[in-house]
Amino acid sequence: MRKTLLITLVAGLFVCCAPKAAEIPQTPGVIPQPNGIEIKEGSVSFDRFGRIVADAQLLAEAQLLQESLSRMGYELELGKGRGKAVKLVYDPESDAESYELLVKANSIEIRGDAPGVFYGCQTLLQQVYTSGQVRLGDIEDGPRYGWRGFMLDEARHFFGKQEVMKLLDMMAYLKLNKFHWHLTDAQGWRIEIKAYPELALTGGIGTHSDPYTEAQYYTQDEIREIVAYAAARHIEVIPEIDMPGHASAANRAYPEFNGGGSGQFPDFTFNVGKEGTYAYLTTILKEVASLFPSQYIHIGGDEVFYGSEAWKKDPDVKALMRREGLPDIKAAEGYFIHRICDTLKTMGKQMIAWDDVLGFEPDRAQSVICWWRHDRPQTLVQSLDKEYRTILCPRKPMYYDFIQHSSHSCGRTWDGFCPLEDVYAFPDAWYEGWGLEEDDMDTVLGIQSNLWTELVHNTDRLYFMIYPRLFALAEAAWTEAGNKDYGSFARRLDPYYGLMDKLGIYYFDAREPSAHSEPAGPVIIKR
Ligand code: TNX
Repeated sequence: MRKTLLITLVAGLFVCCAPKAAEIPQTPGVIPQPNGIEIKEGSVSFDRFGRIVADAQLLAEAQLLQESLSRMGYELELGKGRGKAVKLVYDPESDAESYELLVKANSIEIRGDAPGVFYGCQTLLQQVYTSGQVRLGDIEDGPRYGWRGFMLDEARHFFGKQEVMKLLDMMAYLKLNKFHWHLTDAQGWRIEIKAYPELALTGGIGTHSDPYTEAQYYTQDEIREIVAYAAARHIEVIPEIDMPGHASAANRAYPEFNGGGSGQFPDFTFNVGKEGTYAYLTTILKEVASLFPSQYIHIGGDEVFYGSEAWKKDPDVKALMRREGLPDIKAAEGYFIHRICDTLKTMGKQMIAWDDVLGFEPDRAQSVICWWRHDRPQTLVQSLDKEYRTILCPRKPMYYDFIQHSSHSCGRTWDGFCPLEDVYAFPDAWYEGWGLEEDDMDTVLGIQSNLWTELVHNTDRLYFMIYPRLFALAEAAWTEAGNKDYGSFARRLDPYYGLMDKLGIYYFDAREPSAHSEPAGPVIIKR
């Protein structure tokens, strides 16, 4: 285990050597832009530093820093001794996820709680990467939002452990801290469940482009490994097990819990009328709960109407509706959501769901809402009025399955698309259109971008849709509105195109859109 982890780390970020440019950028080459900088004239060359000295609570952070620096060609020793040191100082009193990076000619000190110190290390690494130097002065920095999320859909296409870890590396480097993992959908079930092995073995067969691809899924050991890898980088992993819709893959494996669907979406729902369905889903959620230490499980809850018409004719759903006095199938859906929310509570977990569940008024203390329907700002207003903790991830501009440039054609559009500038300007540029002000946002946990992968079938397309928008997301999520400046961001982004080149990441080049052409989308196989 230890060995695999090390190999992965070595293969991770910074397989490259740092450019030793003599010139220091005007602002340190840091993304996201820190929220408090007191820069002094001058800088210190990093190759003079020989060791890392860390408080006992920060040994893991120290080790990751050492490994990242080593990949850039700087070998520092861990522990006390002679020579200039980078000091990591544990300060539990410091604001959550915040840090101070104090750079003097003879010393570098990073102080904060454990996530804060980790982020201070990223700020240091980025300066070393972009210039080989560290600016003298004092950075006091902390995040605008506690939720800085990215969602990856591995149900439509599966990318596997190495790609997820590479993504986690980049998220950590950019101070993103929530990885929402969409693991189940109509096209595939991607997580091993011991009590119901066919979910992965049968439900894992197929992708959006080829329904016959052999089963692809994560074993529970792999899940644990990825969750630990993320946790070491201060990233929380939130699994999504989509229900009661988007369930066709599960229904292929265990048809006895199938609630039916409609023409275009066959077998789309779980059967919300059968008692057995609740026992089945409880067992599944229990296993999921034991794998992910997060206090949250995302249960989807979206777009159930694609399949729930079938419930009108289902004897079990009809019996449920009679028994519980539910007037229509929408009420049956609400019954299901409440029951699953209660089930999660017994496991000590809270529910996250897409904004489709809002009308059912789930328990506010137990629920978090992901607002995604950008064309329905009234849903956001409702979520905030009712004081739900809310994550902002509206399709526009936060969906990365939408194209990012007018010359692109493979991806969604909707009266426009999701360019880098719009991701960057989020959410501030949108308040007015929503009829809200920043003050109305008290229960907003933060922001998130989502990559749905119907049209993302290989790593070139994966990277192309994510990068460089992930950099803009990071700054939008971390940097206070008053400290954001797109021109400065674009300049600071420049050296990171080179980093992505070295990491083998096929990004969209926002500087020169024709430089990297858009990779073709999948050919849909029908056999
Ligand atoms: C809607 S966003 C979905 C996904 C699709 C996506 C494509 C949401 C909660 N559901 O199932 O992949 O649109 O943009």
